[in-house]
Amino acid sequence: MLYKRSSQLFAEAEKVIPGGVNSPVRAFKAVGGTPIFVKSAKGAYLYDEDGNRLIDYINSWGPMILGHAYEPVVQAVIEKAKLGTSFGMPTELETQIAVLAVSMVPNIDKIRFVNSGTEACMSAVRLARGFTKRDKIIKFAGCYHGHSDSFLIQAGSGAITFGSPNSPGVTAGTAKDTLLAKYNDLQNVAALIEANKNEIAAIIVEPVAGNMGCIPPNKGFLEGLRQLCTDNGILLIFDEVMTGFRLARGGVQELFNVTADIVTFGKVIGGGLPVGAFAARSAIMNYLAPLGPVYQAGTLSGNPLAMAAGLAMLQALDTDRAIFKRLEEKTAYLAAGIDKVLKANTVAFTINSIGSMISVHFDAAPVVDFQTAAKGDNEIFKKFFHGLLQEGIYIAPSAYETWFITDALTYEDLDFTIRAIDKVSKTF
Ligand code: KE4
Repeated sequence: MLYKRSSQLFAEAEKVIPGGVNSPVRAFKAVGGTPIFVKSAKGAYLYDEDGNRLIDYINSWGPMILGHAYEPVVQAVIEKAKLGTSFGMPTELETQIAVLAVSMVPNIDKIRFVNSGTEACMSAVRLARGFTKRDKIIKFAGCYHGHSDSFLIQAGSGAITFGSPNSPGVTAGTAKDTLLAKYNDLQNVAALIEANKNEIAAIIVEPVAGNMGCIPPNKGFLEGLRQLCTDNGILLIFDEVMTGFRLARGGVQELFNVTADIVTFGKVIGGGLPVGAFAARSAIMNYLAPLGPVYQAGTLSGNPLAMAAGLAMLQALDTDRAIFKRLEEKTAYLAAGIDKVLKANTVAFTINSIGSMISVHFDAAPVVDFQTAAKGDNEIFKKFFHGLLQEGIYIAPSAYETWFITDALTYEDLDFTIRAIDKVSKTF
């Protein structure tokens, strides 16, 4: 596969955009080489500027659960655009998608739409601090909740990929209110709570982690967090930006039957357009301006095009109840195929997967937190990434990311991928 045109475009982009990209992970820094510039996409396939067709396992980092250019979403956006693109005034459409989202997700009465997952998580933390009148939060090493200052304290994926977990620009004043815990380690969380009695407003967690590869919660971990929060007057925030409307119709709360106090969303909820959201029971959400004292706002929040895309996406997921089972079966089939060929080629690896999220780690030990995820052999990962790229398969350009399975993938695509992994892993 040649990438001449992408290389030219990257050189031009670097002159006017820092690092040539608008989000760091796209720059291929963790795997080397120059990023692929995409011309178009349809279903399970990307078409790059050099005319290569790539099977896409990233799907814009999650949104394209039904495949690229999903017709109902495309049509909804086209029709809505003809009626105006933004008003800064309420529209019926926002109520329609809010009613549908609230009907799909357990334990929420109200939802506020914003423009990104970062904004959703940042606002959820401010709301939790306002509601509890406490300052501190607990997050988990290796989890990523966007680039708001409070989260860039040994953050996940992006920052770890750059090997600089504590980002410059985050003040000591901010950092002191963020406590770091170990994922899947309830004792560690309990000790932090004990040492900061009555000072912790919220625990924010990726209930299934996706920013250190895919790491499902150990049995009892989420239930334990729920109990610790209930016992200590702490709000439990499930960051479902990745898992919401992906792992189940009602997300991880439904999948594991654990109640969060606030849930954040992104990615799938926008159908590929810029949408984030956060939701909770009325007693908490009514603390938000203009009803309550916690301020949060946004010019393009509830934008009609984004809402039209999100509504079409959620309607598709709400009506096709077999979708999540199909995604789970395709992911399990892929995982079994990869396991078989990597074992046959005597590679040291671990595969983590749940629902339609999967990651391959090049270390034989179980990957259950950031420390064990960091043990993966990145030199092998680089060969894996570029080898697959040459075979026409696009996986995440970082070992700290999750693959996202789309319903547009056929079993022929999955078999093609498994054969390519067999071929590439013989070169390790
Ligand atoms: P955005 O601000 O990028 O929309 O969402 C931030 C966010 C919040 N919470 C979770 C669990 C997330 O995974 C994300 C963003 N995910 C990354 C992928 N690891 C987006 C890719 C990127 O940074 O370009």
